[in-house]
Amino acid sequence: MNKEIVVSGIRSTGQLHLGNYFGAMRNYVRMQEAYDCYFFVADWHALTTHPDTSELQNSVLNVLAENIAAGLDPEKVTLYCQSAVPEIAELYLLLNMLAYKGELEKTTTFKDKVRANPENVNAGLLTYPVLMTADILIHRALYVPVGKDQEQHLEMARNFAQRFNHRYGELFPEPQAFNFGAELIKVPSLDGAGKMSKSENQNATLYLADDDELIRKKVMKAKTDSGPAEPDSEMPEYIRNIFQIMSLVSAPDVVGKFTADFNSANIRYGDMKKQLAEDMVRFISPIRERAVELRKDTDSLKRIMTRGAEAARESAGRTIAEARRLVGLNYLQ
Ligand code: AQP
Repeated sequence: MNKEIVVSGIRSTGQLHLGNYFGAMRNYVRMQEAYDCYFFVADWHALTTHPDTSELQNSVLNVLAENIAAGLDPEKVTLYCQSAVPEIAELYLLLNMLAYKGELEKTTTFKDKVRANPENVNAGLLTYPVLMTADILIHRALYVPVGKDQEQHLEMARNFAQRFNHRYGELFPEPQAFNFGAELIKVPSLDGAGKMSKSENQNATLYLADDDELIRKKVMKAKTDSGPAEPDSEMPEYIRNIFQIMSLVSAPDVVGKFTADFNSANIRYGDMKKQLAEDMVRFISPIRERAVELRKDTDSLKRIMTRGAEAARESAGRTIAEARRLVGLNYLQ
């Protein structure tokens, strides 16, 4: 029986962090046996916000090394770089005719990025959800393991797929965001403001490349207060965030103990952060060490991407041939 198809990508815009891991990479690893997986480094997407390309190649190789270090097996999944599959760009062009300026301007991530960087509101940024749709539909994928920030983009991808099918003929499934049936994840930053991110909140984001001392320092600086004044107080959001992060890396009985301490108005945040820092070091350091080793062998990483691009182009070539035929662009056949 054919396996169901899965696609997901990570932008090469810096070092990967805990949010990328729990929002996306952990599911890549969990899905690699049972699904037909295409995972890519989104270097074209990186250009929408990072026009300086001096670090791009290094960043692409880091993303690849850190994904393999986190447990992805290049023998089981197709790993490639987005720009090595030009069929994606052709599908993006076709889909752009089905995407309207008004809906693109209303996208939350677009509005956030415009606010953050008003002097670089380029057309690539506006059409980001269209390129993301092309990334997914080029392999006719059904599932897309992503974090919560991508939910709206997936809804748009389903709309664009439907519009194509309706106008030109049935070709694309409607892709779903995937987290094994659970809510999509958003890993908050340690300062209580926004999410962990490659390019923003860097002092409050835990990176998979952070050394043990830096991890401890960042965790100990996480925003807390003097604790609840009375039992069963409501938990402020920045404290809830620390509990959420703790639940990702600490044992359930540890989280349970500190939850009970909070509920009895008897919590010592210093102790909680020390425990979290040690559990975090235990979680991140093996991934970091494996990634450092893998990153030394640039040739192997490039070979993995070359092989991946060949397999991705085979699948993409089949889809784009069908898309051309349905749109009516196959004059010479
Ligand atoms: N904080 C997060 N919590 C859960 N999931 C997250 N993801 C990102 N941040 C979190 C998920 O990681 C995957 C790859 O993200 P991306 O590279 O496409 O870029 P992004 O969403 O824009 O993430 P960053 O890390 O914040 O990058 P920059 O700073 O460059 O914008 C996606 O599945 C995403 O949901």
